Amino acid sequence: MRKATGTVVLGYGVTGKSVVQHLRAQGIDPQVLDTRPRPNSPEGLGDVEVHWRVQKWPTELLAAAQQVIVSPGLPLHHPLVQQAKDAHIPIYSDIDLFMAKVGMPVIGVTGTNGKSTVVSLVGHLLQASELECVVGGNLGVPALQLLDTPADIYVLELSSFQLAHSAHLALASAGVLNITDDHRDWHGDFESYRRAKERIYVNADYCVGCLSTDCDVDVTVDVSAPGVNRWGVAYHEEALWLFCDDTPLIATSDLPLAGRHNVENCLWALALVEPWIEPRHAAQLLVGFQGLPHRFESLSGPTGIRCINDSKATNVGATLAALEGFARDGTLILIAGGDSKHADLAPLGEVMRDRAQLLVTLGQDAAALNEAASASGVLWRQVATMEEAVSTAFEHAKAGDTVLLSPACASLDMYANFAARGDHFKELVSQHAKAVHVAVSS
Ligand code: UMA
Ligand code: ADP
Repeated sequence: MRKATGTVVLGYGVTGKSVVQHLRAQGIDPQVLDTRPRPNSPEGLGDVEVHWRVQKWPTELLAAAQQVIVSPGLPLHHPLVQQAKDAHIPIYSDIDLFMAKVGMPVIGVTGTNGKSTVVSLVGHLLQASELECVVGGNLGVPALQLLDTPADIYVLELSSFQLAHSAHLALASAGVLNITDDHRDWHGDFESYRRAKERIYVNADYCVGCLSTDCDVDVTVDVSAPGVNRWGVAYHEEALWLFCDDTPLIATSDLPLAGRHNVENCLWALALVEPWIEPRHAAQLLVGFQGLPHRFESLSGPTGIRCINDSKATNVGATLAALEGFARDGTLILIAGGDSKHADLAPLGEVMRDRAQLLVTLGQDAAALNEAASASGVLWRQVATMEEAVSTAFEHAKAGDTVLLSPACASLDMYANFAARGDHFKELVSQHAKAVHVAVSS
């Protein structure tokens, strides 16, 4: 295949690889630039020649380039992206290529928190109603790879990075679940982050929004009584139920996931699939959903102590949601810390004061968490490792208490990713549970 210098792919990670494969299938062999050093293991590189460690466009490539497909990890302000912009070369994302090719309805979900849970719920509902559907995007399987599987509907988790780079979205159903502080390192400021997320509504057929949105949406979702919002939560037969307008759909106690934020996530999933599944029927289909690991995941801890792995809480909003689901009786020990991504951790102080009897901190930004805790009179202990964090938590916990890992920070200062952090926590909880079991039985 002849190298076509007209198309250039920036970044050769999971997305870049899927883009190259897609373009090659159409007879285009693009040039590929990546700022990172060549990986030691040649696995996955195939016969693709990548220009590694590129910090600046080679002059002849820039002169010949006609379109650039950029990976989500490279921000708009990155010199490689900026140079292409300055040279007026059209910039697209893998999502643009996907939308141009797919030819079937696509449901898109973004938001600071809850994306993976909601797209998985949406996928579950569609499959349970016997529609062929595939789910991917930021969730893990890159969008273009989903095209290998024929389906009636595609469901994409879309990050603010992907949305900021996308030019041609026309989703069949689209939602921004919530927007709270995150990814300042990529977007520069909160306003740019918010604008990127709201691009999901551009040319969408059916727009679902949160109550506080300024965007022009078709329906809104909120965990309050339906009224202004179409989808909500209200009392029915002396229990809390999900509602669509004035129709009660399902009692919150029958939902498959714990936590107040998951009540909201279930409402979102029902609202997003409404063009395809009748609400009362969809509500019944929710019941069989199995939650995702590392998102408010219940574990069996040492006798009488409830343990929750919420390692995917990589920002303040997610940890606030976890804490707000607990009663105000202070029987909670929170383990938190890691890389805060320059976020303001202070909003955690007040909620921790009401809900947590102890905060155990670790990782790069532990000191900022300690400060937030001290400012609100919350007791804290800083430790160096997850082993110490779990031991400290169990030293203080008694039967009936909860030990919650909800870090409010990214994991990358100590782990490969949030899943590795969550798995380590789970392993340590399981070791403590076994040790207690042995001590009790002997
Ligand atoms: N990078 C460089 N130089 C390059 C290209 C990338 O340094 O030339 C760095 C990026 O800054 C980033 C890392 O390499 O730190 C990966 O970037 P990438 O664009 O190559 O990412 P992919 O491997 O293609 O994975 C991306 C998403 N990652 C990011 O947006 C950072 C994955 O989401 C997603 O699953 C995958 O595409 C398939 O769609 C991960 C993620 O962390 C889970 N997403 C963020 C989040 O959820 O908060 C947005
Ligand atoms: P995302 O894909 O947006 O990161 P996940 O479903 O993986 O979302 O959840 C990430 C974190 O956010 C988890 O800690 C989870 O408990 C929390 N979370 C899930 N839904 C919500 C919500 N609606 N509001 C706030 N936090 C949430």
